[in-house]
Amino acid sequence: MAEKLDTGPLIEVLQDASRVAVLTGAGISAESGIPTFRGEEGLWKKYRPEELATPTAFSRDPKLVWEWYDWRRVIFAQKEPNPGHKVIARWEGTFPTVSLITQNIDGLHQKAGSKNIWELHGNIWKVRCTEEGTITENYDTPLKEIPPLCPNCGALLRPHVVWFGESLSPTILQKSIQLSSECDVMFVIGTSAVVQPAASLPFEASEAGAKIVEINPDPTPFSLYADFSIRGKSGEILPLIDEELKKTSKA
Ligand code: BJW
Repeated sequence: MAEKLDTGPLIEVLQDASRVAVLTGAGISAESGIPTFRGEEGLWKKYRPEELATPTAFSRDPKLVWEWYDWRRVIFAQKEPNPGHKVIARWEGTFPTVSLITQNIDGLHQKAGSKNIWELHGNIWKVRCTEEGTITENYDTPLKEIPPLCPNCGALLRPHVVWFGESLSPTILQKSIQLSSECDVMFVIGTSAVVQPAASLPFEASEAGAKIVEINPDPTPFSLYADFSIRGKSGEILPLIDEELKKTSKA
């Protein structure tokens, strides 16, 4: 599929683009070996979100929830950015503005070199005190104690991620809405586009006049509305687009 892609019309759009927004989901990290949530191989086939990714689950059994996050942290720590992450990072030097809005918590965009990142669902390498609300980085794999406790006050620490039923950071959400409504082009990459409010950002962009480019091996509820719906793996499609861009004035 990837090698037959006709990127001509998309490249024309990208040549004129000044503000590019990129919305990513778990699919961008799939080729790095990190499981997605939905689909045949997805985490939610083996684990129940309500037992692991809700505040109620954490109150009921913080040890169980932390064991799951510890397991994922150990996996994530061994993974490296793939060509998809790298192209997005490189584009910060290609387009005047590239804003990366990610639902991912794995930190691979940062590892690839992206700087202008808005993490909608938090970051697995940060922990938050359930009493004081203080957020600190923690890269221990495995964790030294489960559940981990706040070194300052002894209260439970929790993963600094957004669970179902929790509000996203208002600052990050507002900024993401603004970036979506002000961009010329939005790439929507590797997301099933079903989890709100992230799933509404491409609609914000589209309604404000941006061209939307979806990259995903499978169709999503957003595919019908995308200006370019490219079926394929982002680790293959993004380098192809980048190669075509390099042949134009956008180096
Ligand atoms: C590839 C690929 C390759 C594979 N290349 N692509 C009813 C209606 C509407 C909304 C709600 C509702 N009931 C409840 C809600 C709200 C809820 C929600 O949206 N639920 C829906 C599921 C219905 N949202 C929330 O609760 C949010 N908070 C909120 O809205 O607050 C206000 C409120 C509360 C309560 C009620 C109403 C309002 C918070 C959402 C937090 C999501 N948290 C998680 C876990 C984060 C921490 C962790 O990782 O442990 O975030 S859930 C999980 O889903 C994770 C992801 O970021 C998120 C999105 O998943 P994503 O990234 O799209 O991954 P997948 O697996 O779904 O898709 C992968 C895609 O990649 C697929 O399409 C593949 O085809 C593709 N792919 N290989 C490119 N190589």
